[in-house]
Amino acid sequence: MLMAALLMAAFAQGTQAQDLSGQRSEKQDVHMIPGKKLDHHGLIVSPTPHLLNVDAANRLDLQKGVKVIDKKGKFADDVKFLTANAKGIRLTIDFGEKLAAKAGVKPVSGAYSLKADAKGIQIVGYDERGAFYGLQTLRQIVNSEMAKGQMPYTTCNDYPDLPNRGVVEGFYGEPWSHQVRLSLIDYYGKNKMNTYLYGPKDDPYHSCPNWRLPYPEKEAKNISELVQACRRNRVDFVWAIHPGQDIKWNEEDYQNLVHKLDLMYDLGVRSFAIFFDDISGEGANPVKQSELLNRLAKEFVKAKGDVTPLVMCPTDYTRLWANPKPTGSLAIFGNTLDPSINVFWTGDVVCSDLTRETLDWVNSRIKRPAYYWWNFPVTDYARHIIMQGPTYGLQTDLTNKDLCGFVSNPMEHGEASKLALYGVADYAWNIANYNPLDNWERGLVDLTPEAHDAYRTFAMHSCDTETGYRRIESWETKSFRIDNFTDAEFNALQKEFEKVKNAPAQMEANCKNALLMKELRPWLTEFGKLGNRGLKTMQLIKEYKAGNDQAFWDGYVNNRMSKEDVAAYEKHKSGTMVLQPFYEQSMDDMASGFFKKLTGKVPAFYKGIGTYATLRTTQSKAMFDNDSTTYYTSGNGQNTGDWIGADLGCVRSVSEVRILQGRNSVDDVDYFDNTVLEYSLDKKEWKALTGELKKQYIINWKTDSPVEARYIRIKKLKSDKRNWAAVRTFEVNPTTPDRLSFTVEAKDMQAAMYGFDENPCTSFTNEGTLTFGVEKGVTGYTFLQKVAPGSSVVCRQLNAKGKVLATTSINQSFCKIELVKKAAKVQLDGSAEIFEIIPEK
Ligand code: LOG
Repeated sequence: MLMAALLMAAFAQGTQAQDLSGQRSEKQDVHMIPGKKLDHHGLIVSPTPHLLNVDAANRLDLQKGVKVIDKKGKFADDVKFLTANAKGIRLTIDFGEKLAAKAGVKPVSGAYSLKADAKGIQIVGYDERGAFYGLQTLRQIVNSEMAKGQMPYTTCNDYPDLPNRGVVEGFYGEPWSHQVRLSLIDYYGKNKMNTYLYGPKDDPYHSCPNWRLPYPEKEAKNISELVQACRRNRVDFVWAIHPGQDIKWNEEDYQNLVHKLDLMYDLGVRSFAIFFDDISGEGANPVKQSELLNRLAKEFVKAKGDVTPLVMCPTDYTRLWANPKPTGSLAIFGNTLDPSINVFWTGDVVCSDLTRETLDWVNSRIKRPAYYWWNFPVTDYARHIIMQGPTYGLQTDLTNKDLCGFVSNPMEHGEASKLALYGVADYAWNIANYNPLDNWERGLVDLTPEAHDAYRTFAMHSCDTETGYRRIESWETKSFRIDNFTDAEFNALQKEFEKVKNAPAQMEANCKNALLMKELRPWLTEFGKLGNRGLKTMQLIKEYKAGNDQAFWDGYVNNRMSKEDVAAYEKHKSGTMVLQPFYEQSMDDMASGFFKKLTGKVPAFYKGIGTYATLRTTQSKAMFDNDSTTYYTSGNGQNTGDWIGADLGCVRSVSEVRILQGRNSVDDVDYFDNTVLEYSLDKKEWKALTGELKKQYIINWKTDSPVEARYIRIKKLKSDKRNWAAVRTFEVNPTTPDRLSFTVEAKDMQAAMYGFDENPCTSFTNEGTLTFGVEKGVTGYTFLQKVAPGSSVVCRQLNAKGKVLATTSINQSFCKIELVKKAAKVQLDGSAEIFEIIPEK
C-alpha cells in the first residue's frame, strides 16, 4: 500500500516522462518461450483458424479472374486482391444469422465459413464482420506460396474465441502519428482484431488538462479519419477519456464529460471508454466512478441507441495494489456497476502474464469476466528498449467465460509493435491452439519477407527489458566465459556476431517498410556496433590465449566502449541478455587475467553479489564503475533480509567503504531505509561494521584497524519499504593518495588514482603531467595505456633533485621501461589514457 501511495503521488505530478522503472515490482523470472516452429507447407492463415482443410490436389484457377457476388453490397473495397471478371470463378459473399445457422457457422460476431470447390467460392459470415474475416482468410490463401493464384479446394469454419480483441494505445510517451495509426488499423483488420482503444496518456485532450475541451480542428479531422479507417476494417474505434486527475464529482463536470463525448460522437465515434488508471485523490473514489458510469450507460449509451457498451479502467487495475476486501473498489464495482460495462485488469502486477489465477481473483470481485489490458509490448518504463520478442506468457486454457476481451498496450513505436500484435491477434482468436514460438517465426515473415533473416537476427536479440517485464532473449545463442568453451561454441558465437554486424545493412538494403525502418534505425545502428565489438572480442580472445601481450593490449583498449559509445548504447539497447554481457564479461576477464599475469596479484576488480538475480549479471557493474551518475537497480522489490554486496576477489584488509544508495541522495525512494554494513570471509558468517543505518543514502565507513574480508554488503533490516533498491557507488578501499606508499602529483588527483588502483578496467586521461615517486626496490614499470596512433608520451626519469636522468618516447599502449640508477621520480607527459602503472620489483 505504501508503494501504491508513492506511485499515485508520482503520477499525480503530471504525465510527461514518468520514470516508471523505479515503481515496478515485477518478478524477474525469465521463462522460455513455449511452442515450436512448424512447417506450414507454404500456407499460412493467421490468426490460426479453428478449422481449415485444404485439398491442394484440386484447385480453382483464379488467373482469369473472379466474378464477385456481393449479396449485400458491402465488400466492394475488400475484394481488390482479386481480379474481377464477369466470366470468372464465382465468389459469393453474404452474411446473416439464418444463413450462418444453415452453413454451420457459430452464432458469434466475427464467425464465418469459407468453402472453395467445383461450384466456386462461398463465404458466409454470421455478421458483416464475419464475412469480412472470411475474405481475409481467402486473401491469405490466394496469396500464399502454396496457392500461386490457384485456389485449393478449401473448407474453413472459423470464429473468434474472445469477443474483444485488439489494441489500447494507452502508453506514456509520444503518441502514434496519424500515418502509423492508419497503418496499424489496416493491420488490425487483416489480423481479425476488432478493437482499437484510443487513449494515449500524452494526448492532452484525452487526459488532463484538456479532457473537457474539444479537439482542435486538425486533430478532430484526424480522429474522424481514424473512425473511417476503423469502419473499413470492421474495427470498433473506442475513444477513451482519462478525466480522473481533476474531475469534480458535480453536475457541471458530468455535463462537461457528456459534452465531450457528444463532440466525439459527432466525429463518428460510437464506442467509449472511461479510464481511471494512474490517478490519486477524489477522482479515484470508486463509488463516484461507478455512479458516473451507470448514469452514462443510461443517459448516454442507451439514449443514443447506436453506441456500444462502455468500458472502464479502474484505479485498482492490478493486484499489486488493488484493495482485496469486500469494501474495496473492485467489489464495489461488482455490486453496483451496470453489468453491461466491461472492466479492465492488468494482472497480478502492472506488466504480467495472463493466468487463470489472476482472472479468478478479479472476476470473483467485479462479478463479470475481466477485460485484460496486457502491458506488452509497451516500453514506456524502459524506453531504451525496442521489444521484438515473441508474444508469450498467456495461458492457453482460458475462454470467454474467464475474460471478455484481450488488448495489448504497445510501444510508442507502432510499426515495430506489429510483430507482438501478430501474436496478440492469434492468441485472442484461437486460444487453445496458440503456439508462441511459431507465431513469432510467422510474424517475422509476414512483416518483412524481403529482409526476413536480418530482421529475425535483430528481433531475437531485442526482447528483454532488463528491468520490468522480463522476456527471454537470444535463446539460440550460447555464450561462454573466456576460459571455458569448445571450438564449436567459439565458431557458432563468432558466426552469430557476424550476422549481428551485418543485419543493419541488410535491413537498409532490403526492408521495404519505411515506417518500420524509421523506428528501428537507431537500434539497428547500435546493434551493428555491438556485432562489431563482439567480433573484435573474439579476435582478442585468440591474442590473449596466444600470449601476444602487445597485440592483446592494443586490441583491448581499442575495443573498449568510449563514454560516448556507452551513452549511445544506453539509449538504444539490444542484446542485453547474452551478447553485451558476453562482451563486457570477456573484456573484464581478459583485463583481469592480464593484470594477474603481469603482477601475480588479483586485481581490485569487484563483483556484485546478493539476493537479487540481476546482481550476478553485468548490470551490477554500475556500482563499481567510479561513476556516481550510473546505478545498479534491483529490478525487484526489497524485503527484510535482502542484501547487496561486493566480492573483492580475494581476502583483503578492508579499512574503508563508501556506498551511495539510491538513484540520488535527496528524495529517491529506491534504497534500503534501514540497513547495516557487514563483512564476511566465507559469505556465510557475517559481522557488522556499523549499527542500524536509518534513512541514509550515503554510507561512509573508515577504520584504523582494518578487518580481513572477502565480502562486504549492506543488508536490509526491518522496514515497510518495498520499492526497488538502487546503488550508485560501492567502493571498498578506494585508492587515495594517503593510501599509496609513494607520492603522486597530477592536476586531477582523484582521477590519477585510477592509474594506481590495481584495477586494469579503470582509467583516466592524463592531459598534463603525471609525476610519481619511485618506491625502494623498483627496477622498472609496465605502463598499460591507450596511446593514440601517431601520438606519443614522453617519459622522464628524475633524480631526487629533479634533474632529468633519462627520457623515453612511448608510442605503444603496452610498454615497459627500465629505471636508471638514482631515479627517484618518473614523469609522464602527453595526452594518453592511463589504465595502470605497474611497478616491477
Ligand atoms: C498505465 C499505462 C502504462 C503501463 C505500462 C495501465 C492500466 N496504466 O502503471 O498507461 O503504459 O502502466 O507502464 C500503467 O496499465 N501504469
